[in-house]
Amino acid sequence: MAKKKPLVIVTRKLPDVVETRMCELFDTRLNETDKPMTQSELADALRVADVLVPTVTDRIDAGLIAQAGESLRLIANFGNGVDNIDVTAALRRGITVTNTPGVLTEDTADMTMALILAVSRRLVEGAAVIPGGEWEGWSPTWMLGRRITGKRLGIVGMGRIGQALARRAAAFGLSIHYHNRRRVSPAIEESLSATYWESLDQMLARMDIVSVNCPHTPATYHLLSARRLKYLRPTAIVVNTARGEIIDENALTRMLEAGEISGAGLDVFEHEPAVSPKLVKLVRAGKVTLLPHMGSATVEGRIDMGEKVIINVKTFMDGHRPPDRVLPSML
Ligand code: 8YV
Repeated sequence: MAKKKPLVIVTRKLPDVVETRMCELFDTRLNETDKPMTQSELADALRVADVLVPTVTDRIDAGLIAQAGESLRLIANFGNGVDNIDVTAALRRGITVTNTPGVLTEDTADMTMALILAVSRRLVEGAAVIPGGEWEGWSPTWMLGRRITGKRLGIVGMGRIGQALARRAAAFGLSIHYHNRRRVSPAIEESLSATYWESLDQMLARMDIVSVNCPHTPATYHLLSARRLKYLRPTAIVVNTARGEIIDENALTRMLEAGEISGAGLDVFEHEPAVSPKLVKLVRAGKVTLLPHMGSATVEGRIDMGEKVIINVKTFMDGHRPPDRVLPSML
């Protein structure tokens, strides 16, 4: 008799090819509407599923995990960051957690570079001029941005995405500086011509551009706190494609309003999808560029993420250790 296929519940709409393959391999329950599930719908799913495939928009906290049924053995996150899941609570209940690292590195680094350019060279403001019918012709002193070549970029978090950003930024003539929990190997430092700063405070005080590229964990919550943001120079810009919670968003907003820093490019927010009206107002003032969490949003990236999820589920269900298992020690 054929082995019973595991019940895999997917919380959001995934690319068609991914869903088709999942349906071939598993007893898969899809979310055709793509409407995010409520906490009570998630609890119902956890009660019956063998595997849950959530995304960043699902909060799988300890309370929810406590309601999981006996059959739930794997939470295979469709995403790299696992700050939406209480990994420790899951492991305590014998539930394995996996993620999708590596496949969104280049796309996220591209978007970070795009934000650095957008804020420095006023791309969003400029692109609105012609459709707005406001262009009266070239002027030597109009729409001036800031040159990025020769400036200093401080990368907070020199993991895969930080390093991919460093490679791009070096090609644009930026000098590379970084702060990381652990200093990277001399070989990596050398290949990126990157300068390590043990003190984040000291690095912030000397950078022209600061990019946040670390994961959101209890240790990085408000890493760029009100106190730390004060170290930034008035000409500095801040870019965040990691997680909103890493920056004290209210403090950042206040400093932008007061002209204590020059600009910001944000793809992520502290209370997504809510964005503070004060930040939105700063878009109109030409000080910030805001994107709706698009860092990894490419067709290729989403398919690759789906493939990673499938490999993790399949490997686990075949009785092996899934390649992208997440352990609390990694957080
Ligand atoms: C994903 C992300 O789109 O993978 C991550 O950590 O932040 C995003 O780029 C999202 O998490 C999908 O769940």
